[in-house]
Amino acid sequence: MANKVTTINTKPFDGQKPGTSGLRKRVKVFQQESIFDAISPQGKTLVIGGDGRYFSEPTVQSIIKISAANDVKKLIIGKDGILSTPAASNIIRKYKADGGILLTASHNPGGPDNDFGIKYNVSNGGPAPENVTDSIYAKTKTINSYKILEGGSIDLSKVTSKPIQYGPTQITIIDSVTDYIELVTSIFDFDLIKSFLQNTPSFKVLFDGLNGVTGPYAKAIFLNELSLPESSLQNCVPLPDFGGSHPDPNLTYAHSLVEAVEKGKIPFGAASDGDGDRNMIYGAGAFVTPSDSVAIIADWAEVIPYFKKGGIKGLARSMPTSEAIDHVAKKKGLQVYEVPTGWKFFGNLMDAGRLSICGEESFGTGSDHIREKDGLWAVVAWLNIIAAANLPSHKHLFSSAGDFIGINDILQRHYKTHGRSFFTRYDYEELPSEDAQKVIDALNAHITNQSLNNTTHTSESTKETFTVARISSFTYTDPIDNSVSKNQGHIISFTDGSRVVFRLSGTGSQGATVRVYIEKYTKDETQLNLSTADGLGGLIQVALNISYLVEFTGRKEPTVITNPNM
Ligand code: VG1
Ligand code: CO
Repeated sequence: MANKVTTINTKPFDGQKPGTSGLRKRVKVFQQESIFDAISPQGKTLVIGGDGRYFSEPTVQSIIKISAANDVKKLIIGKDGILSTPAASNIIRKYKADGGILLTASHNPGGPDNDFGIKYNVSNGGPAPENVTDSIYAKTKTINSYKILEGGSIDLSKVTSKPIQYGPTQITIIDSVTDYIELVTSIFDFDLIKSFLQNTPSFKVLFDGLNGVTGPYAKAIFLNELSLPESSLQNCVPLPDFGGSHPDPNLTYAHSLVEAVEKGKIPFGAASDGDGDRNMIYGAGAFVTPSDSVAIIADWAEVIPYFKKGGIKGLARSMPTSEAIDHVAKKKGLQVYEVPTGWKFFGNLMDAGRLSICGEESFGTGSDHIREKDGLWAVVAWLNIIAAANLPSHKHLFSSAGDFIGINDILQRHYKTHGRSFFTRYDYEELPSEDAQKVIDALNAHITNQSLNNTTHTSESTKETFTVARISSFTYTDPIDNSVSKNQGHIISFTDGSRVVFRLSGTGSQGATVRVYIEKYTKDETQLNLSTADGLGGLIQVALNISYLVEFTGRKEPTVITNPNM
């Protein structure tokens, strides 16, 4: 069908450095050819998919042409170019592909004037490590031509019964959902969840796909496997512009879920992001911070068949994620690893058999069943845990008098057993880079001079005082390959164990985003039920005072707060 190779002249592109997870840019400034120069694609098998956002189809067609010109052996493409990030990770592993190209900018908005993105994953199914993204970046600075094999477009809308030959490349179009459903149903106790749901009609479930990629996956799980009514789903049709909204599952952007849950007093709500790797668990009056979510999943892991059978090899969190999971690890005698922000850092630990369950405060939760965080996995994990908590064998652990043990009962019991880590994150998005840099420079100066140590700071409103124990910049040495990642965030630790972390985002597409992570732990029973605002108010004030963030940026308020009122 295709045979003529043409060389297209191009020029090096500026600003194509991949960030925390892939490269994200406004659609108008996107180019992707340099990946092929960096990965020696000859004879390889690549998985292609994405969240279906605007610009995906032409990009898949162009990847087909470039692959064929570069003697790629095989392309496995999701129908209509659709694969959620976790589904793609599974397919890379299951079909032993050499890697995958995912067309997504994750939770960033889509459409002609918004973001497009590319994630390149390697053969373990996980995001490319820094040495690979560095070499792709180096190519973007020197590229002056690329090759395409000129053939027609491939019809992506039909699953192939036998591979299509396109020059030297075999193309298979697969159903986007089947393999993932097979995986998820092998991990969790679907019979238990189903019988709990059927016997507890007042336990209503609402999943919001935010018009991202998870719609078809959610239909398969909630309607087909769990026999829930269609009213259990909303915004489950993937749209190229996500319906004009921000497909980001947090209390600010997932307001469609929050409103429906509160209005209908729905005990269990959940949402996932554009490419399906993030999740939010939110029931009427009950919000689970991602840091608590991963700790609770780890604590309850034995009720999940996958872990009951395989055991828990170890736990991990990204550095800014709260230490809630550390308390679980301690009780269970498990190792807990602290890695930099970005899922790529968990992969080596999983491949080495040291890590089973991990999470990030940014609504990312997952396990070693794949090498990406997995939104629907976390949602089903919570349903599995709740179903188990309602069995007579566990129900006696709770004092709740309601119809069923729900999200809040599980949270309360967790806090009582392990203590509570109050946690929030303030994001200051799209700042001029110079202003963001001023904040970082000032923190660096504190590190150089060690001028903050032993200084005491009082919050004007709560009168609480906090004494700085130390300030440091987080450096990670990978225990498996000894690679070193520097400058992964500034940590101010206080003598009472509280922490404040400052970090520049690596996923924005405009200007710079400063993230401030604030954490305070308590075992005091009278404090466990405070709202986050009350539990953390004093420390937040102190963090802003020490960093002069408001003065440097002119921003009195953050653009997003992770859990403002809960
Ligand atoms: C953010 C999150 C990080 C996450 C990354 C990719 O990165 O903080 O925890 O791994 O997004 O998630 P940053 O550098 O902007 O803080 V996704 O769902 O956008 O691939
Ligand atoms: Co995502």
